[in-house]
Amino acid sequence: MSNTVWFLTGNQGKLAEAEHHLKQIGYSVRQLIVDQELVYEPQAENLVTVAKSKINQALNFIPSDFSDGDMILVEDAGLFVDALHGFPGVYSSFVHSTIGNSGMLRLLSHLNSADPVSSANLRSAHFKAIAALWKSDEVIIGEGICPGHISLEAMEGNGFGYDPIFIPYDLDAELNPLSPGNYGEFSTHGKTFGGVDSEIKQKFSHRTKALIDLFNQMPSAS
Ligand code: ITT
Repeated sequence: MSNTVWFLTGNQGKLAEAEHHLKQIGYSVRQLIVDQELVYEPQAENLVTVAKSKINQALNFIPSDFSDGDMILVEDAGLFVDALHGFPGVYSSFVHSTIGNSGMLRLLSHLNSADPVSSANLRSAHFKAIAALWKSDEVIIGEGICPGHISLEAMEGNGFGYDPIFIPYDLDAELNPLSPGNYGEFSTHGKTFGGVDSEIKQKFSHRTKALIDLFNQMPSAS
């Protein structure tokens, strides 16, 4: 049985995180490299529609060294800010490449309190990832959510995209998120994903959760 997963993505951060997780469960990941100009991201109202469209497009770019039984992975993620009614959501890519993290911080600058718990509640947000895996004409979908809040300022260093402005909620020992003000077994200690190393982000990550959900549905995993 093949254990090769071809990941259609132009985002090296997403590729590295998927590789990290899938290697641990016995899959090898190869990037399905396609000229990004040729990959169309539909402006759909939900991430599942976007992910399914990317799978259909990927099938037009099967590489010559693709073997029988190989799989194709796509994944679509977004940042959803409660005070902005879920914005940027499905517009996350566009918003990040236009106003960027500093623009997002400006949009939320009026939501601030001297009490850190109130601030976290006012600035609550979550990342959501939808991963879709194609295997022998079947498509399996996995979903992962990471709740937290938008920081008051950017903390650069590691990660990519919105990582410098996103602080995840602490997790209990079973990896369930806790509400603000509760200290859990796993914590970034108030740091954003940009301020912690990637091993720590993986514990909280929407991407890891979506991949776990997806690979749990694989027949061989049951
Ligand atoms: P693809 O080529 O795989 O489509 P993309 O960069 O367009 O890569 P998405 O549409 O999935 O990725 O992501 C939308 C935006 O959200 C984009 O700006 C990403 O950088 C950002 N993003 C996605 N996952 C993230 C994460 O784990 N941490 C921070 N930002 C993230």
